[in-house]
Formats: sequence, C-alpha cells, structure tokens
Amino acid sequence: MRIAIPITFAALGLTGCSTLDSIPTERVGEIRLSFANGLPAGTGQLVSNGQALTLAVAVTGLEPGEHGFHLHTTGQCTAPDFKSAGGHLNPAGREHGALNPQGKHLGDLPNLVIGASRSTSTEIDLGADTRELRETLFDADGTAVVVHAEADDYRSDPAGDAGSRVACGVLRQSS
Ligand SMILES: [Cu+2]
Ligand SMILES: [Zn+2]
Repeated sequence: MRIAIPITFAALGLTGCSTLDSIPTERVGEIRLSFANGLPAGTGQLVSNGQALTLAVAVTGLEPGEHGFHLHTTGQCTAPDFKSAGGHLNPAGREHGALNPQGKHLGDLPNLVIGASRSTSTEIDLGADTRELRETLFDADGTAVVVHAEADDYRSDPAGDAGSRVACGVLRQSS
C-alpha cells in the first residue's frame, strides 16, 4: 500500500499542489477582505482537494456575535455600503436560506461566529469541484465574499435579514 499512494497522486495529475493535512490541495482562488474604511478584515483561500472546493477564511476585527456570510454575484467591493457586490450568488434561481423550503442560494454560507477575540477562522465546503461551479465563481463579473453586521436567519428571502455589509472581498483566481 505504500506504493499505491504516490501512484494515486500522480494519476490525479495535480500540478503546483501543496500539502495541507497531507491531502493534495490545489489553490484555486484567494480573497482579501476589507472594511468600509479600507482596513483589512481578513483573508481567504479557495482550495480543491480534487473532489470538493473549500473556502478557508480567517477574519478579524469583527464585533462579537454572529455575522451573515455569503458569496455575492459581482466581484466588486465599493465602499462604504458594498452594494456593488449585488445579491447572493444564485445560479439555480432558488430563494434564500437553508431553512427556507425554496432555498437555498449557492452563496448562502454558515454565519461567522465571533467571540471576544473578534476573530475566527473556518473552512466551508462549497460542493463538488466541477467545471460548472468554477465557471460560476469565476464568471465575467466575478464573485465577492461579504460579511454582514447581523446574523443570517437562514430563512428570510432574499438575504437572511443579516443587516448591512461590513466587510467585502473579491474572489481572485489563483494563477
Ligand atoms: Cu451577504
Ligand atoms: Zn441567500
């Protein structure tokens, strides 16, 4: 079995991969989040292990509590309100929220839970690493990652009643 592992990795044809928890990982995209005043709010990476796309983010400087967290349709973060990012990424034409029977949007992610340190890091599975998903994320107008002032209730259409947009970052394709 010691021989089978390198053969499997070679068969996947991965190039430029790095080792993360000993799983071959391809870096697909990156994000730099900013607050409305331009100060940094964190960073993110979109990675693939060959099976699924995962968004790994580390945010800082947020108020303690839960904050709605989404992928928005347009990769444009114009301060101060970040409305330029558009609505939630929703290629399937569904309603908002995992608790909504007509939900959910592709861009609906779990709330970020912030404690006294005002920071957190988390990894979110975005689904199977398909060409369709990559084309949706890196379409002509791009994709933004947005943090909200309030918790997403996972139900209220169209945006989970999560309040204003406090931080935003454009998803950039890794070269
Ligand atoms: Cu949002
Ligand atoms: Zn949504």
